[in-house]
Amino acid sequence: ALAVTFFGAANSDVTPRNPIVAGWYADPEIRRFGGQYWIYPTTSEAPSDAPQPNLNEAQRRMRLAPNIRPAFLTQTYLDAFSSPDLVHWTRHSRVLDTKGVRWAAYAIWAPSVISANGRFYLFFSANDVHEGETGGIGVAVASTPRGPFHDLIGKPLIGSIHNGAQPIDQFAFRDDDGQLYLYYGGWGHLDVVRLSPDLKSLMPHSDGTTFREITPPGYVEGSFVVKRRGIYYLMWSEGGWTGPDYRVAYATGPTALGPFTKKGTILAQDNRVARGAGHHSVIKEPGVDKWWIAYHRRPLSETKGDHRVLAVDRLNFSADGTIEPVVMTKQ
Ligand code: FUB
Repeated sequence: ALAVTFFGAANSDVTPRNPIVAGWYADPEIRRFGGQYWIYPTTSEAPSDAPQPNLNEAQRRMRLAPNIRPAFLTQTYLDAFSSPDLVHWTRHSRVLDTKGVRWAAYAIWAPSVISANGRFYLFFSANDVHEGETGGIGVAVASTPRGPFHDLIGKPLIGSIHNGAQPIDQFAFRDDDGQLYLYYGGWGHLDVVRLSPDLKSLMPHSDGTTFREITPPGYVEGSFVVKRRGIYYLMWSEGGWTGPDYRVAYATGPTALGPFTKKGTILAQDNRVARGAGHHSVIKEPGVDKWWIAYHRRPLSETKGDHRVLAVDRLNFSADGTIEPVVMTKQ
């Protein structure tokens, strides 16, 4: 049931309707900006009746024939969604498009958005880069959370591989002292870097290193961090992203950089609801200790890897600070 929203506080008495929006989307990052919830996902597969992007540049870079069009080549833009209550969502089309990022051609993945300096910064990965190729993690900026976001520095912020971490799945986090961190990494490695105050460059950690590896056991990709009652919760995806066993695990630690101690799994497939549940994010309702998890999952009827939908469910902390397993719901 939905009741009234007032003074910018979301109503606690809501039941999200999963999937929350129509269409194939993945890797949702949930935020609150200006009294609204915002979700920034990967466009997992565009609708068949959507305007087809020009894939010439992507096919040239991937050395693919014109008739070869894997879905990741068509991931050339990002939509966003806003909601006052986690139930009713408004689509904002193409908040970022490769047309506005000279070096990016395909595989725009896993946006992470943070407000700073009176503006909104969207971190994204592009081109599914391997060593020696152009691509990696970029940053774009806009004056509103609905964009349009424009490339900030004209090149990737992280354009090569450090500590074995694939430069994807970035997450921007502001610590209590104001320091901004970017967690990122696929291929089973998690790095964390410090961002400069203008978000245009990286700054060394106190030990002089720039790329610090903090990979927890079982880590695959898709990290996220929240702080609650003095404890930092590091969460991530495990398993294979196209498989049913994709899941979310977490660890806790005393600082944003750890050391982190693994605690367990909080989100996994439910054969009555969906499979492949992972790449999540977390948000707290304003004014109350009530938390929600946004994630993608594959409907039981779907086997194709990119057929992922967005869901929001409750995330509950026990009295001892551990996180209870998420109960997936559907409409
Ligand atoms: O959506 C593309 C990729 O799939 C993401 O980067 C991974 O986290 C996985 O969800």
